[in-house]
Amino acid sequence: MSEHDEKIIKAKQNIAEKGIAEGKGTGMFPVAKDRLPPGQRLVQGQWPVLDLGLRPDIKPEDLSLEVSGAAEAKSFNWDAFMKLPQTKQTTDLHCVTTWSIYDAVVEGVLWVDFMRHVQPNPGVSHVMFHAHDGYSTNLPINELNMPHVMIVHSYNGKPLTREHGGPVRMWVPHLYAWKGAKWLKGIEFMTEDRKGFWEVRGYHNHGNPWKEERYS
Ligand SMILES: Nc1nc2c(c(=O)[nH]1)N[C@H]1C(S)=C(S)[C@@H](COP(=O)(O)O)O[C@H]1N2
Ligand SMILES: [Mo]
Repeated sequence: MSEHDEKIIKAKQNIAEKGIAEGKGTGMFPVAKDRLPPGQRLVQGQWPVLDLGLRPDIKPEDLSLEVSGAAEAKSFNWDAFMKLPQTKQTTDLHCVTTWSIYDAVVEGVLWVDFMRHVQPNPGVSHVMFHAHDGYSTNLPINELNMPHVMIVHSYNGKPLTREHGGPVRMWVPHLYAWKGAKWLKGIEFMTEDRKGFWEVRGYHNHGNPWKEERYS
């Protein structure tokens, strides 16, 4: 048996025992039994584009990331955002329309690092992410406090393109891709849940791809 096989076996045992494994892919997600969630197909060599078709043209120098709602109001311009601790990670991404990509290398600020620089009020339970095209999506705080949730500005070593939501977008790879707002404009802390753009239109409120939480 090769060293590689042993690694895979160890990772799988880890998943079986603890529900968590080391390394990238499957291992990152506590809920993952298989790397490709049910009903998904892997696309290789490309990253499909999906949005409302508006694709706002935001220059980094125009970035003004607003923290609002049940938190101390705050704004991050490009320089302030880039001064936050930067992390590069490799994750997969799964879209509810059934495409998945593997090994996306994204770089930006971990949610947990970002949270060291904002002050939410007591009782905050959810966050609404607002985008420059009018899009929004809601997430519970506990789904954000995970090590692979990030505000990203680069993909595969290059600045995030306009079509993929540059200069900065949310990256929530353990949930369906609609939970990651492109052209991120605002982060609104909330003390109760409220539905975002697709969630009010029948998409599942939670969106776990391994449970196929596609539509509600
Ligand atoms: N601002 C904004 N963010 C968005 C969307 C959108 O329409 N506007 N679409 C979502 C959906 S449904 C998906 S599948 C992913 C697609 O991201 P991609 O185009 O970079 O693949 O972006 C999500 N984030
Ligand atoms: Mo989507």
